[in-house]
Amino acid sequence: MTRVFSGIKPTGHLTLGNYLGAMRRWAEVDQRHGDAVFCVVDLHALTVDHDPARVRRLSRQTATLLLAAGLDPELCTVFVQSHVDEHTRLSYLLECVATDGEMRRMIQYREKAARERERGGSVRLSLLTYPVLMAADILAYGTHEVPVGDDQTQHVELARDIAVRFNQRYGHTFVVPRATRPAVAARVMNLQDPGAKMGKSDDSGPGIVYLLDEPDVVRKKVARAVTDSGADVVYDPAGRPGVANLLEILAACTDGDPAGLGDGYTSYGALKKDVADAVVEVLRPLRERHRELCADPGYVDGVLREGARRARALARPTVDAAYRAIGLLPAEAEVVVGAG
Ligand code: AQP
Repeated sequence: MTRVFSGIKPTGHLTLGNYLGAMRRWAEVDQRHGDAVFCVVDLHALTVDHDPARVRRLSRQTATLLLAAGLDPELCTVFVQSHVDEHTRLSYLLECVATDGEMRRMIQYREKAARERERGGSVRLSLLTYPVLMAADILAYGTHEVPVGDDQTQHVELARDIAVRFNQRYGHTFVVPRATRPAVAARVMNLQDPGAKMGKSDDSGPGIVYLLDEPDVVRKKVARAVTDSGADVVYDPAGRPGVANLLEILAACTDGDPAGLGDGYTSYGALKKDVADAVVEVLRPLRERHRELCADPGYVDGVLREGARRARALARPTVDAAYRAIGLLPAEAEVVVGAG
């Protein structure tokens, strides 16, 4: 069976980009057709300036929203990364396979490091190395497919390269994974700045639709979305990014085709109204389920506890095999049972 793994960082309130680019597919497709493992990757939230209490709060909220979006613990494994030591155990080994040049080429590192420096802050070493931790997240589970939005393509490519290199040097240990992306809305753009991704750790609130925004807030944000100078509604991502973004969102929410949908509109106002209605409808069940789950925090804790137990059992054999393959002396107990 296809092993699917993906994760989400508790760096902010989850956005429509997270939902359309990743979570919705996890719930509707991946957990039904694959052996799926989903993770709140909290260690990744420590790579930039962070408030400990906020990360804790957001980790719980993120897990709750994953369940509200339809992840079913009977069908898939849901857990928090820091509850499973195998991720950090494997990450160090992979740091011994990756190169510093590879890390410095990562677009997200270059952009975020430049931003931190502009603010006069220092850049944490973990910001440089976290793509290796992400490779460990993926490779520990023998993952075949990594369903992600467009922005994560480079990181999954790195995980592939590291897996291939490790296997060539030390013998076959890892499955070589591949990224899968949604057909539409693989990169939902900021409504106020259609040149930039709608990211949850960005400061620009009016351009970001959060999953827990009230319907009237969603409507206002969509109504104020920056459109382009022309008046006709055409799907042209390069020339008309604002309108193309709205058409992509509408297509994702209504299972339509962004180019075809454009033909049905003669004004930006009508398009925005339909986009707002479609987003509000798509988010309605998620918001309702989130409210129910918040009233039962013991349930979420139980799901995460059981998820971590299952995840440890899934990851341990692969990580132990990597320790042996790379040349580390097995612990005595393993020698006794003949593992070395
Ligand atoms: N705008 C987006 N459009 C489509 N997919 C998106 N994803 C994120 N934003 C969009 C996908 O959601 C999954 C989890 O995302 P993440 O937690 O890794 O990153 P983020 O939400 O983008 O959070 P940050 O903190 O703002 O991250 P940076 O600054 O690192 O981009 C992923 O599958 C992602 O592709």
